[in-house]
Amino acid sequence: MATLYHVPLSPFCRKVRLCLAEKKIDVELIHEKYWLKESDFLQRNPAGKVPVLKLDGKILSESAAICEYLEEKHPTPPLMPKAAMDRFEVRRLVAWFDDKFHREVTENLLYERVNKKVQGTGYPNGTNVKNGSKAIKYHLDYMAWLLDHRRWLAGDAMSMADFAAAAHLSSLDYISDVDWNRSAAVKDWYAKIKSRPAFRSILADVVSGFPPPPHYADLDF
Ligand SMILES: N[C@@H](CCC(=O)N[C@@H](CS)C(=O)NCC(=O)O)C(=O)O
Repeated sequence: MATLYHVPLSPFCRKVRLCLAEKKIDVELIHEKYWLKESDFLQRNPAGKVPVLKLDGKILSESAAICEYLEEKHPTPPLMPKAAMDRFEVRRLVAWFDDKFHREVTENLLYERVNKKVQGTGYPNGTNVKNGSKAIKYHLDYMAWLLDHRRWLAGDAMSMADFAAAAHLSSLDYISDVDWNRSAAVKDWYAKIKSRPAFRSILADVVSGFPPPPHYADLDF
């Protein structure tokens, strides 16, 4: 049994949870208040970040490295294509969401609205929220463009790139910050991924003080 130190709305933790669930690896979830920087936690990951995964007698950190390790140890069902160029495209898009989308959207919306309150670090900054609301439109349009050319974000098979994107969007959907009417292609893509058994635990998340909107767990949203 694996153990994941996580917070429910962290997109990096959600990406790892999705990879674990897709590969049917049982996991015990432990809520880690990483901002308290407790010494046990810092010993597990000196970088002071979640996710941290205990698996195979080792302590693993960095979500992309964790997901690639899971892929190598548990190649079925695959979340990476076989050809080198196709693998490149998956990695490019994982980085797109975990770097660019995270900085331009997730930090400005989720961290302003939820993390600041949960961690007691102040009130949402209106300019940041405005910037995040503007940036998400561009990202949804980019996803729509990709999905116009491919069945899944990185190609014709579902991959880690879809999980990276769905991890961010699901956290933002929890606070109703995704306009699903902007693109039918993106909405259909999210409906497909949301209905996978691997998504169940994420749809069951509840953060104290922030009840999810009714559409969040609805497969027919
Ligand atoms: N590159 C890391 C990023 C993880 C990350 O930034 N996690 C956030 C929570 S969503 C965190 O722990 N932040 C604490 C910090 O940056 O000190 C990964 O992919 O695992």
